[in-house]
Amino acid sequence: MTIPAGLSDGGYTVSVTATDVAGNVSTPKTAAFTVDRTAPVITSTHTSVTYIKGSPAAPTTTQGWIDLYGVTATDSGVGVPATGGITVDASDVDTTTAGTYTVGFTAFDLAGNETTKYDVSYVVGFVADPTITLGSNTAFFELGTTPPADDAAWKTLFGGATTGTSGGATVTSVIVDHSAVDSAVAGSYDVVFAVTDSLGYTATATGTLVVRDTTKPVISATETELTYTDGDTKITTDAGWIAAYGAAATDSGSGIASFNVDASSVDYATAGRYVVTFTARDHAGNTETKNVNYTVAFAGAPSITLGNPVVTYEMGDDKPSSQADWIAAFDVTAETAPAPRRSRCRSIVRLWTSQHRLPRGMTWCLL
Ligand SMILES: [Ca+2]
Ligand SMILES: [Ca+2]
Repeated sequence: MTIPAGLSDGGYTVSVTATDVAGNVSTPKTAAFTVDRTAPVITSTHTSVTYIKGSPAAPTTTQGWIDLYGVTATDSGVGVPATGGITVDASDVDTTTAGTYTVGFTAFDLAGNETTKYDVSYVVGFVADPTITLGSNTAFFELGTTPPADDAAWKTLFGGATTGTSGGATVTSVIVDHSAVDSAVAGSYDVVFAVTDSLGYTATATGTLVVRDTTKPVISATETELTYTDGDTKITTDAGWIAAYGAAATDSGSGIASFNVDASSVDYATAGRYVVTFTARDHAGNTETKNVNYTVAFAGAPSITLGNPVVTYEMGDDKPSSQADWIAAFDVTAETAPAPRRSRCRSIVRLWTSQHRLPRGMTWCLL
């Protein structure tokens, strides 16, 4: 039976009778049929689904896609097959590359009417986290110096920060968090480098910044050579030596912990040139020394003794005729304070007599 083309969708009953040549009419036979020329209608609860980190993986079956979007096909006519009435084309989806892909659903009814493709969007919004690696996980920073001025300098301090992305994402920023660092206090601090990609995902690398003081103190002195002579005040304390030489110790790092003087070699009883050592130590244990010279030029007044205080001459004897003779006659010895550190003229002797004044300027140098 051919269904008339103009017959609209719906249910019908056809009645058939047969009439013979004698005009006898049969009992009618009836049959019901449905006209359905209309495709089903597809609806969905979602028209776009975005895959993000932590989402279920992309479906691998038709039912999985149907469930993901809540796809339903309804048909006002003969209906959609209970199974297999909806097909899906997800061949466009590439889960290894970020992007927006089209997934198409098609439904047909039992009469074979097929819908046009019903498109939804599948957004691949995550492939893998970005990565960041530091050139060195530990960096050192000298206490008291100026911290890096910007993120680029911090990266350089840690030997650079290498970033990586996946799925076509790009790096949008690398931020350095150095807020934990106190550059004025020695210690170890975390510095966090955070990379963010164009998909909005972030990864971090944490480096350790060691703030330390490896720099020696600096010792200055306004004098490096001083001489002690008769009448000078002897220096006996660290403060006295420091003041005498105008010495000072500074440290740009942990600061001066101690500033001491070693003048133990100085012997005021013995003329000579001595070394005085200043030693400065910072709070990190770095030490610096500076030597200055101290000359003891007066170790006591010279002394003179006469072995023969009284010399008797017989009338007519010749008087001594030379310095040596006079000295010998009176058995004269003269000494100054000891000065063993160098060979020098140890004593100058001028002889005077009450009766025989010798010419001025005649001297003896006893070696
Ligand atoms: Ca239909
Ligand atoms: Ca220092």
